[in-house]
Amino acid sequence: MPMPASEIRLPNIAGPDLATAVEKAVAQAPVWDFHTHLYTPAFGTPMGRGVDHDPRGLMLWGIDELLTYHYLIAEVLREGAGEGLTPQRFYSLSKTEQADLIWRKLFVEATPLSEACRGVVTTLTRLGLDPGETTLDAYRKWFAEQSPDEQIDRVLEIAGVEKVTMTNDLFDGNERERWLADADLLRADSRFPTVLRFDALVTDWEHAVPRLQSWGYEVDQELSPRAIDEVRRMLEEWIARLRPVYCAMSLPPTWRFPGADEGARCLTDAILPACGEHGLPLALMIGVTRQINPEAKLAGDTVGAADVASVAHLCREFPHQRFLVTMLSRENQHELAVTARKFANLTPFGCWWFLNNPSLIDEITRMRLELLGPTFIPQHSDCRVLEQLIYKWDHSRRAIAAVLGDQYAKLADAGLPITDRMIERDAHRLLHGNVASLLSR
Ligand code: FIX
Ligand code: ZN
Repeated sequence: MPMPASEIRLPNIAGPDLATAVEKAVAQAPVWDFHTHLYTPAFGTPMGRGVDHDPRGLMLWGIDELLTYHYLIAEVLREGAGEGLTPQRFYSLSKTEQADLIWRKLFVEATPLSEACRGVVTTLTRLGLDPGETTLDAYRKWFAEQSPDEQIDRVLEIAGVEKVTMTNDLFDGNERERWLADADLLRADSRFPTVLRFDALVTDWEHAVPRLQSWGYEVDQELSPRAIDEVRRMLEEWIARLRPVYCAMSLPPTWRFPGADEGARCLTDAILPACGEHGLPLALMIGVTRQINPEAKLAGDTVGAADVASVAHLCREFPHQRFLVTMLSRENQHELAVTARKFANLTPFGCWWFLNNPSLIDEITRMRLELLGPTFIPQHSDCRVLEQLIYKWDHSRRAIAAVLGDQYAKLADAGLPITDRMIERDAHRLLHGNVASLLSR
């Protein structure tokens, strides 16, 4: 009786058969992208034509948005500094002029060697375009022939992404207006789950107060018991409006828990009770120092080593709360993984932002796999422009497959036969299953 194909045991060696099987399984596993800044056309798009053109639209796609990604703005400011390019001068240009300048400086006059530059090359190639054009004319023509809905279908298909988790920021006035106008429309595409984001409640209570007051919530700088109730009321209203799969906030390297300030009390007395009542996980993205260079705008944020002991304290004090944590500093990664061994309600996720480079994805994923087995979320894309899904997942899949393949090879060397079924199960779990199970408990 021949063995079923799924049980065919691969040779118990770390040979090319094993690596090939892992690359194939990881390349084909569907992705649930845990954290992005992507939106559906319902949120409006500046690339729309005629009545669909919304200059304040939130859905970013196309070549001009790809090239004016803040990662590339940071890089062109370096490349152009010798010719007197300043942030002020760059931002005085139109979006089209900015994209033309970035293309010329980073892709034509220089070799696109950085990860963010290589990503654009990967994306153009996977879309069937020639990445070697000297101007953007041909790309602009092609993108102008696409519709946003068709482009979403095409990009999700190419990238192998099934779910694109959004970031829906309570304090973003543009987005807030759109939710108040038609929440049903904004929730309509099930491929784009919602996330309730509210950094300012914890990181900037002083400036959150007047905003909340203007929205009709009776809060105060002292965060009185009445104010706590009002924050709870607001969270209830927005959880009902968004129906989020989790709540989220980013935190600076200086964040500490426990703390005595209003932000710490807002977390313990309003946010965590609301998450608990609705069974919502809380995602913490820790270690970003905003606007170290304000002139650079969105490209002006940086990284700082944060306090992992604060994460441990939070997990210990709220043992029934699921915490999903990513930290921006390379220096925090080992301690975060060890802390996750101590608290089953803590799940590390992603190689965030300045860590989203193959060399660091390799290092961090290898360490997490050795310390945690398959009980973590190896990557999220953090995409801001639709087509970035193509390169961020292409590059990450390759890095993750290499790490996973090495681990299987070591297992095989240790005497365990490796099967296709094991590989497919683990690839699916790491790229989709862990997210799905953490968000559905
Ligand atoms: O706080 C965040 O969600 C960060 O990911 C963003 O602020 C950041 O600009 C980004 O997109 C990094 O990839
Ligand atoms: Zn983000």
